[in-house]
Amino acid sequence: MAQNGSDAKRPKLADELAMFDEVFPMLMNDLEKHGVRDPETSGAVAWFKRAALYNVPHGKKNRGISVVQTYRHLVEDPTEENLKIARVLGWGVEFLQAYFLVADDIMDQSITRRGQPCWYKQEDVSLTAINDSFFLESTIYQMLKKYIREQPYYVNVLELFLEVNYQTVTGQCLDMTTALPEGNVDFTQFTMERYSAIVKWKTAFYSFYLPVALAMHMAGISDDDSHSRAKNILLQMGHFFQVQDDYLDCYGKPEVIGKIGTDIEDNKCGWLIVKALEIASKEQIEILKANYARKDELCVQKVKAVYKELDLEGVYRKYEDDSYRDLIKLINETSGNLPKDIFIDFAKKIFKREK
Ligand code: DMA
Ligand code: MG
Ligand code: MG
Ligand code: MG
Repeated sequence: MAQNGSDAKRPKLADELAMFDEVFPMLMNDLEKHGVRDPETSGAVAWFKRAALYNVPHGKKNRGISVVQTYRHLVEDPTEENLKIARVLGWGVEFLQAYFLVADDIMDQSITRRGQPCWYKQEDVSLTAINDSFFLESTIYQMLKKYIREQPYYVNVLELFLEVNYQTVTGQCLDMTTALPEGNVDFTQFTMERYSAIVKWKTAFYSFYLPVALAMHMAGISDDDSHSRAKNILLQMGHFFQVQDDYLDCYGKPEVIGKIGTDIEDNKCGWLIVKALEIASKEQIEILKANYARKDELCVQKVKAVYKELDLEGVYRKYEDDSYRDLIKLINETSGNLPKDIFIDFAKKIFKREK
């Protein structure tokens, strides 16, 4: 089954990214055709184009690129035509991500994203951003229809996007409902178990399983055993990735991560607070209770001071090293017939990341 594309023929990441970026204007062009077909909608189409240009192409594109890189690991000598399809599917993941981020920033009341004001923060956008988020989602299905309708894997890919969409919406619901409104602190809900559930559903499926699973379907690998092996590894990677995201929310530099952290103010059940609650003294927990979930810089500083007393940065560093080791072990033991490099490449992209 799975063949291993040879290393020598594989482009460098920068070149892969450049080829990936080259596909985006074609997708914008497709969008414009809607305005030509139905001229009375041209105002909406122009608006959507602006929303897409603002929200889709400026991220790290790890997820999108991973579709292409996984495909190369699975297929020897891929045709240009199939590489183009892999890139379109990669952009599908990037549109999905943009759609969730536009909504997530409204829900989390964030200020910046990818180094610019969040889309809903643009003065003439505001809550129109909700509809723009739906637009970004609908674009995925337009792209699939246009580029892969004739392919044998069309239904698998369609169902996968729909399933992952449902999973992510579920995760966002767990995330939001575990975070009570401002000033209401109930730490009894903030367990590692609840945390694991939130991050599995809100992040791991769409960020890690989806890109790899898309490439697998394209390569004709659609059996349950291969998919459950891949999923098991990728969900563990996704958990680790969201722990990093939570760590960076507090300790990342906004000019590097492109966003300003809001987890403490937003009463989020994030990794840092869950860890803190595991190791803090009674007195420290009282300070956390009095200051968590308040949109007040002084309160945020008091929470961070307790984190510092607990050396959460050190706890995190150890966790990062341990989980990387565990992940490599899991890859080595459970990949089955799938090329291990699919997972190792993905893991290397995120380990020790600073943004
Ligand atoms: C984001 O979780 C999850 C989705 C589905 C967008 P988050 O709110 O921690 O992400 P960020 O830190 O990027 O706002
Ligand atoms: Mg957020
Ligand atoms: Mg969020
Ligand atoms: Mg975050």
